[in-house]
Amino acid sequence: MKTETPVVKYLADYKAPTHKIETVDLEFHLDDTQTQVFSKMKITPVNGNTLELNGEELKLKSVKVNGEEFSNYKEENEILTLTGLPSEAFTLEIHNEINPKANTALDGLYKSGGMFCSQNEPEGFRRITYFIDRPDNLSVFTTKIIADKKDYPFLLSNGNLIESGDLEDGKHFAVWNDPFAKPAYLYALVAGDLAVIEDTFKTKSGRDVKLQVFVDKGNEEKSHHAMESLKKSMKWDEKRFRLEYDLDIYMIVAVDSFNMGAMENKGLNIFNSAYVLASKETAEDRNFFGIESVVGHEYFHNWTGNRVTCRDWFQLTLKEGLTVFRDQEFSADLNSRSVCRINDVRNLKAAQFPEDAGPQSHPIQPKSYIEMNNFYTMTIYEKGAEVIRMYHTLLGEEGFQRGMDKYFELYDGQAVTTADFTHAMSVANDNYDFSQFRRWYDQAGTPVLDITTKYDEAAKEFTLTVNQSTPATPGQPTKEPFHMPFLLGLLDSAGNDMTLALKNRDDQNDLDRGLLHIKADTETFVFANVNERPVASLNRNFSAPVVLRSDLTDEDFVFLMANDNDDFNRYEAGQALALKNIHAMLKDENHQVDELFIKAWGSILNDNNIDEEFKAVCLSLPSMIDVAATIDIPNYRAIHEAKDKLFKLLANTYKLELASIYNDLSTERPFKVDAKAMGERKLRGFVLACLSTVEEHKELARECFKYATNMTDMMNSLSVMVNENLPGCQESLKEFYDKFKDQTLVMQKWLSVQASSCDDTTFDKVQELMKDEVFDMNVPNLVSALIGSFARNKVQFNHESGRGMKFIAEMIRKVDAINPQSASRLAGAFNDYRKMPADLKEIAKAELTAIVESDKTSKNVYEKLSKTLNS
Ligand code: B3K
Ligand code: ZN
Repeated sequence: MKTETPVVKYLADYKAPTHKIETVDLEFHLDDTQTQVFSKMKITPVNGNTLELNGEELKLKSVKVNGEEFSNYKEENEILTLTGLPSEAFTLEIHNEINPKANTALDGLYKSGGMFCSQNEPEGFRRITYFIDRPDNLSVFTTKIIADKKDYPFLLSNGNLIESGDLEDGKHFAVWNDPFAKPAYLYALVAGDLAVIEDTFKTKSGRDVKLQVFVDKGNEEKSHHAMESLKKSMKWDEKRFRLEYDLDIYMIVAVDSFNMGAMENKGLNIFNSAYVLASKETAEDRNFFGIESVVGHEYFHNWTGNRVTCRDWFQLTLKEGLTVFRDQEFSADLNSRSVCRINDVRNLKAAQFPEDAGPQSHPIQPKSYIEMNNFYTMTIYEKGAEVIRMYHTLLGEEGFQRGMDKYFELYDGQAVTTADFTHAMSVANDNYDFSQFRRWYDQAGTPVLDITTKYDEAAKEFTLTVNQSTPATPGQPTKEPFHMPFLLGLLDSAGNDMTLALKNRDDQNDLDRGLLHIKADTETFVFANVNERPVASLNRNFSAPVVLRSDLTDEDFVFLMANDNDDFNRYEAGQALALKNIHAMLKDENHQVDELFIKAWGSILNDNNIDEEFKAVCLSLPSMIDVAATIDIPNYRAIHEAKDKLFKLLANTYKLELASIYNDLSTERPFKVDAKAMGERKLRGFVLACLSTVEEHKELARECFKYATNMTDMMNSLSVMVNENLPGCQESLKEFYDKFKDQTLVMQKWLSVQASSCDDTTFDKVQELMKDEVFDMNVPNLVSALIGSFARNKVQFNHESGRGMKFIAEMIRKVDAINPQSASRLAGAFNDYRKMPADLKEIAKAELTAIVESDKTSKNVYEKLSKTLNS
């Protein structure tokens, strides 16, 4: 039984720190198991003479105050309390020891392969040395690293290298100083025997910045895309946000064992190697895209996160929502804006909407947490970015950029709150009233808009009635209405946008851009001078992140698919129609798929004016999660089968057209990583998946695999073969393994594709794969690729026998003993608990209760699963 319930931290309890650490000089004597850390801090008291320092898993060796031994301290519950300290500025020296090799949690200083590296956000620094480890304590860091020269020729930390040299016994040292005061979560240290590629960037004010990407030896050729992405990011931020880089050097280091994508440490980003390394033979287009976007994201943090940081961790979305918005805009400016928006919304609906509808639901600014690492969520990041996007929609690009300038003018060098961000946006825009808008920060749950329309032919009036409601979420039974920007168009029968004029309202000023403000529970908008019944294009560009239910007819959706001037809504109309059909098929297995939908799908397929990537996304069916979202107790196997049936029907209906598109796209062309080339490969992969369900094309995937010259084609064909169990599947898997078994990033794809198959053989396959030498339970990427893919495999996780969820529960226990963050991610598989059928729910309940009650369970897993059980 769990003896102690973990402590809950509340936003309402925020108190400013009692002391400020002005500067800290660190000295590391690196050793696998006994690294010595010497820290000398200049401290200014702010309030009182008792100082509490955070410290976890540290061996304390000595404490000195103003150069004298000091013994007035006690260590309890991971806090070192020092009492009777001077009331004037003083120096505090601490010597402690850590064991990086034993640090399998990958939090603090640890070893990845032969390299030392660090991860300190949010609270990892306290696992390196005793410190005021909170984001509102900003200090200037100087670091001396001492290590063996042969094993660790590169010694890196934040800022500028100010000294280096050789020492006795084959050791050497380096001293780094970062002139920018920063919180400890942005501190980084790396030591290793690495390869490096270099470049330079000239900033708009003419300074030369040295750029370095460090990778394992032999991977240099795979790091050029990351370097190019970095230069593009620097240029884009100067152009679009007027923001220039501030140090003389920018370093990126790739490591294989990392808990997430990457980390924005000042001047020394540390990246999961999956977001650095890419070549056409080993990376898919989505990896190339992902690298560009994550390199951009971490670079953009230099201003939104590092120069202006968070007062406390409840403000996380201040830096993450804003930086995701910035990276989304970066991707949209460099690639296809429409496709980027569609993919961002697809991602939001597939992962954030379910989070907001389940046991982990929380506002973008949470009110409490047990383990902060559990709050790096889709809600804080992606919904947070949607909230920033709404400011942008309300104020327009110019107004938004004025707000950004004001934000930096007011808060550069400070640790601030989301309210400060809102303040900057407001004062830069004639004191824009965001008071109701602020509810987006406090209320959880996805709002639902129910919309009814009415056309009065005689009066030439079109009436739109919008009803908003937000479902209850844990701890928030009732909700107040949100202020949301709602973009709309009214289409005439020729498909043109009508001029909008509101009859009953005075808020017409945004109508020229089709913007309505929804504020009350029920809003009625009456449009005048509407000469024919219009088709309404609602919530264009997904301007409000909501679930939309309307009385639009199937004919309206077909019309919008073909004619809407908003690309997002052309896509969305297709999804709405497909969803209707899948729901009907689930209700009645003899349901005849609507001819209208089949025809509309075919028109998109045959439309030569649509670019390839947009075509591929428009033709894709809604995800299983989209379908499940509106069902109380979803049967995933039935959803899978219905989707499959619809997909086969469409593919068979258009097999001739599909084959001709496939042939056109199969002609030899040079490999490029641009939007056009990636779009063509995406459409070719989609068409291959369609054709592979047609009897006479069952051999096509194997053929495509055999002749593939890039990883995108290879994975497209391999996943089709695995999912459809097509001829050549086993040989292909074996050939793939033999070719790439020494490349862990590629093996992650191989593991993932097999663990994601809905087929009932997958369970045994996964057990077998866990014994393969390419798998390692200590590496989060591998855990996610194999066990995580199985946990996300809805059909197999929810297998009627309960074996899927029992296995995942066992894995949560095992992984938790190694790496609580990795385990906590797996625990997300049970978020559907409330929506499980009774027999599976019983099984889940027994498993989860045992984990929650165990003394061995980390607070990460405890927090997630106790919320799950209470839902
Ligand atoms: N800020 C880091 C995430 C840290 C996660 C800690 N569990 C990466 C990012 O969002 O850019
Ligand atoms: Zn971030």
